Amino acid sequence: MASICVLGLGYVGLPTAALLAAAGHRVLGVDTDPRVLARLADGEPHIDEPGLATVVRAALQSGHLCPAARPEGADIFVIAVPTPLQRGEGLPRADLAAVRGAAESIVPVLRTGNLVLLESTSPPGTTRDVLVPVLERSGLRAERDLDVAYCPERVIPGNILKELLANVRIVGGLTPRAAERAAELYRTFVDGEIICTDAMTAELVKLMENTYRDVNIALANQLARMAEDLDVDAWRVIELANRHPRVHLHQPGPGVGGHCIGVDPWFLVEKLPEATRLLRVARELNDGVPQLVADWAVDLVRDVARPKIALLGLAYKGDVDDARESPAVRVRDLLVARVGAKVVTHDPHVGDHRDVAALHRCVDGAHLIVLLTPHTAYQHLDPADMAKLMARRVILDTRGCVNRAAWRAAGFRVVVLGGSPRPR
Ligand code: SAJ
Repeated sequence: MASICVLGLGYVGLPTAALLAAAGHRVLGVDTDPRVLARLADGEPHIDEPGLATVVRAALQSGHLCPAARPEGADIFVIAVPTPLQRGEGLPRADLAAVRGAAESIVPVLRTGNLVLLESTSPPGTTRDVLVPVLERSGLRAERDLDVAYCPERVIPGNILKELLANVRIVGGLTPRAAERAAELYRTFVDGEIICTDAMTAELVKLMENTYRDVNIALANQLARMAEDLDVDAWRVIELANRHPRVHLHQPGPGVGGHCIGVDPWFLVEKLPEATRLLRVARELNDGVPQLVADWAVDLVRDVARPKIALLGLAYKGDVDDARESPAVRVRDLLVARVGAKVVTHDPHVGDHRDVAALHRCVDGAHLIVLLTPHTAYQHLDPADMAKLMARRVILDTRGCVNRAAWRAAGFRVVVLGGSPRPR
């Protein structure tokens, strides 16, 4: 069993640290945010993720996981810090400050024979051109004295623990030896297959997975626009087309949220501006949907003097508590910016007003519901209950997830993104 220092205790680093500890390693979990450390000192994770609290509590109680503000010497270092998008003038770029910071923080404690793994999503070449030069400030040489590898996380929020154990893991070594050592470590807690490759290939694999999804979601959103113009139901088209053995159309929606799918394609555009035209078009298409939803909502209350619009859902996707980079938040902000409408939000997973009373307050007296996040709780809403509260019975379903017949039976006009003619 190894001594391991995990840098960054976020959505990926914390579950990874806890699972490494459960596998018997001695893990120092380092985070620069005192709030994260304070929660862990109380024995609790700061993240709401199924099953996480149990493994984190066990890891802390066993003494195998120790939270710390600073790294110490170890056999292995795992860097799992955020790589957000830097938006400014020109095209968005990866902000690698946290990767550099984490690497700098281990320079003083690096020793010959250490294995350093980068898990953060990064532009191609980051391991070799950004991480290694910082590590070499220790006086050690990457290929001779250290083993360095890029091992992307590939887990989906909402199912992180299961996917950390079960997913196929790609490990990209700067050298074959580094890849083999990384594989050896992941084998101690991953059940899925572990495949060795080089670092640049692993970086590109990670980015292409999310780009594949972004481009496919753009295609689904484009289909939704076509269907609205043709007065055809895109959701039915998808269902039927997906009966073809080689077709897997994605789902339209109010846009793409989260920290990965709307972000990662830019890491490729940044490096390869000429060879990424399709990626840019897909990004623009997906980024344009919140405006379309906001315009549609405004159109549906056009004839009301002081309309109230109830937005259901703030999280970026169903059954998660994460509202950062959420298209629902963008729709809210766009609607709030319009004068004259009262915009009220509810989310059973986000914020302080999660209960049924809050939902009722949100919908009470509303002229329109806009369903933005397909939380399970919303799929079980009783339309008859909602009908009693509302000033006018209209719902705009941007996720194609409500039972249209049931809502119609309760007296609602049901408008579905991709399934109803779009106003012009
Ligand atoms: N969405 C659609 N239509 C779809 C699928 C998703 O509009 O058909 C929207 C969602 O509502 C959400 C956004 O896209 O707003 C992204 O959600 P997601 O569930 O597709 O992905 P993330 O961001 O939660 O997690 C992704 C995953 N990548 C892939 O599935 C290829 C995950 O495995 C990665 O680990 C994660 O990004 C990451 O960290 O990179």
